[in-house]
Amino acid sequence: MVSLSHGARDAARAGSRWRRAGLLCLCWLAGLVTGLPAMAEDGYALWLRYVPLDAGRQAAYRAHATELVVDAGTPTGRAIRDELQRGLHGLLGRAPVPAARAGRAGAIVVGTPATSPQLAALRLDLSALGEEGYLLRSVRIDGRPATAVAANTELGALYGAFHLLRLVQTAQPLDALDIHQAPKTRVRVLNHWDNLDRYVERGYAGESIWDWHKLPDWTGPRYTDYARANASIGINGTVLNNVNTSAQSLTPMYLEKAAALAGVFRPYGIKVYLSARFSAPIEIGGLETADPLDPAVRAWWKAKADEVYRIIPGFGGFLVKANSEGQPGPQDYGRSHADGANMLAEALAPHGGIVMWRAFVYSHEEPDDRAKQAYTEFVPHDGRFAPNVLVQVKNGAIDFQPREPFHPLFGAMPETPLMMEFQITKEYLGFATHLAYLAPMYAETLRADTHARGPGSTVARVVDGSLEGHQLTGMAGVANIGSDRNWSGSHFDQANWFAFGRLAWDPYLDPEAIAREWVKMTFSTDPGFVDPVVAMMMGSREAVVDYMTPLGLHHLMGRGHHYGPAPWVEGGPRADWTSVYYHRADAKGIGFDRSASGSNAVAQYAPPVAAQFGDLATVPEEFLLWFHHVPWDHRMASGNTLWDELVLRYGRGVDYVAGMRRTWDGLAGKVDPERHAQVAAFLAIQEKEAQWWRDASIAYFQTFSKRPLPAGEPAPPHSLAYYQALQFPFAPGDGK
Ligand code: GCW
Repeated sequence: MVSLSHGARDAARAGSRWRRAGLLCLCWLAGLVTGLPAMAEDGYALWLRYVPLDAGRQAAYRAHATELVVDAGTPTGRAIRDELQRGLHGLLGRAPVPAARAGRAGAIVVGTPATSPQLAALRLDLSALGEEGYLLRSVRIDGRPATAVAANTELGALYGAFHLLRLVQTAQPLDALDIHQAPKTRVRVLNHWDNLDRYVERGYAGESIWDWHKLPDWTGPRYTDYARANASIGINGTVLNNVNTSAQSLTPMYLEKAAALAGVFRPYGIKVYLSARFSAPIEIGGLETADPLDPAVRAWWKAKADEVYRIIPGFGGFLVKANSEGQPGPQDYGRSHADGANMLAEALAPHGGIVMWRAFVYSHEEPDDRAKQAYTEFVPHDGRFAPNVLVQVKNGAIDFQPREPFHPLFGAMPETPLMMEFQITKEYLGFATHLAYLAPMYAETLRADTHARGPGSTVARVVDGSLEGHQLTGMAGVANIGSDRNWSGSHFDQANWFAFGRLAWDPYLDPEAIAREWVKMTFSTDPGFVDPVVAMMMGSREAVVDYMTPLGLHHLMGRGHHYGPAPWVEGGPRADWTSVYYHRADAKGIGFDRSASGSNAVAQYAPPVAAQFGDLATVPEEFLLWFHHVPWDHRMASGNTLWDELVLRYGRGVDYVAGMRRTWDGLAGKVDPERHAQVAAFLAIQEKEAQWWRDASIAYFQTFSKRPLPAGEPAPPHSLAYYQALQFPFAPGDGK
């Protein structure tokens, strides 16, 4: 190591200070010349960058943003005013003039008929907008053109204001607006798997943004920015703490801290929820049992709910992981999930709160296929849950794999509102360094047809309540947010947060359109940038499927931390935490037989779906090895044998990543150097790791197939033993 004397080190530091100062000056000058922001692009601003448009566009939009009329007498009204001022000032170089009434052509009038006499006079039909919807309309006020952003509530108006900004950010015309929007689900929440010591389970973006130690006294600006970002995409709730939770979160000290956050979020329409530990009555209540049918336990929860609402007005409710992966629950007392959920529901009901009861349950004492267990446990209780309970179901029956068929619970519990749980953090899709745009994965599940009530009974229709006429509906996303400057651990992971919010608002949106919006808002509206980047994003999740778990393989990652390939994992505390349990490779073939000849998990789907998945001749190839144990020489649609196809798919995934690198390298001049450099570096990591997944997986599976690689496919550069020996004791995000 080179050692510097103190004097030399100081001189070096001073030198680098000057260099830095020079660089800053240069950036500032460059900013003046190019109109680009002089600030370093570190990703903090997310999709709310509000950087100046080109002069031509600015002039056109300014004509629609001369005055801003909004009643800023309430916190939400102030949020609307501040966001529009800030956004339009940034984008157009000039903020609209605040006015009490629209008096000039080009005014923007925002509010409700109750807050704005001018909006009331327009007699707009707001009847279909509900409490959160809005209308954006080009109108005339006193004969002058204006833009109305009207809603039944201030929150609706706030959402409308963000929509208006989005139109400007994505270069849409404002001349003839007539946009009606209302969310299709009611509860649109992030689930933070954040512990009280700021460790984030499956978090790859640094420590938790909740600085519990400094709360409630210090609520830094980041919390407001969090609320702005979420409100801008329609998210209206946040569960602050991990589902693997400590009962401490429900003590008065921590409730006060949560209340401080709730106070920051309230103007933005974001309710605070907490994960509740089922055994809290024992741990912090001093009771001897947490039996949901015990009167003392019920009384304890009632009193706790009263206390929570006293401390956190407008609290949303509880999220519960019970009798799953070692968490306590009603089954510890011989009671059912419905008994447990209903006890909490009863305590929350007088306050208008809800329970989100997770269906992610499986038990190692149960020898049945893990994919079947949630259905087996929950379906018998359909119709037994209290009206303020949502059962929260992961998109697939195993666990957030790169690809899973839709969860068989969707469509199978008509009497119970089921909410969707997607994972935004990429526990199984390469952590923060792999570029994988997840909206196509979310949409694939939402568009899947359960056939519960005949063709067209899509998962989206289960989730939005339209299939069975449920009013209480929702979608949860396991957050990918941490204290990293760019929030999500990588620039492109911001897109997954954005897309989740947009799809929770409207599960029918097109993933490509969402990507297009996000790219324009986050990077640039230059079509020479937008088109290739959107194209690259759209195929990125399929590439992960290819290089990690093609053709329906699943759960083959490193034990515990879930980093990297480890299809050889076997033994240990439970079979369903091993890889061999899932791939079942042997001399004959590979895959989990879930057809009638195997675990018969297919029978949990409606008959047409069961028939399709259960038959080797009709199962979609992407689910082939999910549902069938297939001979190595099975003929695939391509004409290849299964073994050859498997190897080629791995390679296809690696090639896609190489292609993304080339695309991105070619865009260097079209994006700021800071973000370009980080994305480029991460793509290089992704390519290296994709190659590793391919090589390790092929080396391992070839010991079963005993077949040569297809012509031209390179042999893995290392022995299987080499890959098996790799250890990652400090990989981030592991469960604790
Ligand atoms: O995906 C798995 C994770 C666990 C997680 C669990 C769950 C919070 O590996 O870390 O625990 O699912 O969803 O409860």
